[in-house]
Amino acid sequence: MKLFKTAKGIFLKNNNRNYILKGEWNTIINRDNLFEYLSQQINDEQYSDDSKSSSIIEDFTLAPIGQQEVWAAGVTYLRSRDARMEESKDSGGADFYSKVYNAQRPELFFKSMPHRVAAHKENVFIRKDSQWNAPEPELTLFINSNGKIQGYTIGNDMSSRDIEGENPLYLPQAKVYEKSAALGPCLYVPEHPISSETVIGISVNRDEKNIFKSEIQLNRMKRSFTDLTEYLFRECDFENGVFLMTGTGIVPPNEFSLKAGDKIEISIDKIGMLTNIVAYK
Ligand code: DO4
Ligand code: MG
Repeated sequence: MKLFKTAKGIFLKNNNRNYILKGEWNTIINRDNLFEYLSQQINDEQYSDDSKSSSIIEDFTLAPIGQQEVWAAGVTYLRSRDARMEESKDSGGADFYSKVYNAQRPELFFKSMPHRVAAHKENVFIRKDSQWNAPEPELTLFINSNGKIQGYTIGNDMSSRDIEGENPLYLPQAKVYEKSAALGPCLYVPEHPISSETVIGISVNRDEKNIFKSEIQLNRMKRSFTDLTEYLFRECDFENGVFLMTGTGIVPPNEFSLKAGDKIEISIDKIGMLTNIVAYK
């Protein structure tokens, strides 16, 4: 089942049928057994016209977030570790990435307030004081206030590689700025946890030509979702639940940097595709 937050209301898509849900986003999603709750709604709620609601979902999509914070995990795949070690080799910080890859405690960092998140089809920004910017396609968990994973969405953890590479202490500036996080297009709520064979794909087009394409399976991730969640909830409460980006397994080659106008498409099996255009603020 897929939940879409739109400027015209909240829609549930199931087996090619669309339903409009009553209620408020935070309350709808922050519950135990979200899948069961949504299944009940299909029986109880008014069935709305498919053709009309499909175009509303397409044209008025908002990011599937309410009052949740967005957090991110880092260096959860070998490729991320290696790319970070490479970009920080002159700073003397490279060791930290191999240490955190092997450590018991994961790297978790605060990524975004909801108002800084870009929705599907909105712009994501690159910083004017950075020359080396990359997208990071990441499966993103929605975890409810009881620490239970209830759904998934697609995340883009935009990163300024030169800023982080200069000094790992600059990580918040490399990662946290206006529209540096994108989420969408929907919240995917399956009956069972997402398969480890799920494929995450990314494609970047410039002037209608493809300049980067790659994909990776979730089973290449070093850490488990429950472990990341357990660390995140150790000393933090999330009244409305929280989104957690789970790290990137894809980092473009060193000579690649995003430019304004580039089109980033991130796809994850079963969830769909998140599309954003790169711009300056
Ligand atoms: O250590 C820096 C950030 C890592 C990250 O964002 C990732 O691995 O996805
Ligand atoms: Mg990341």
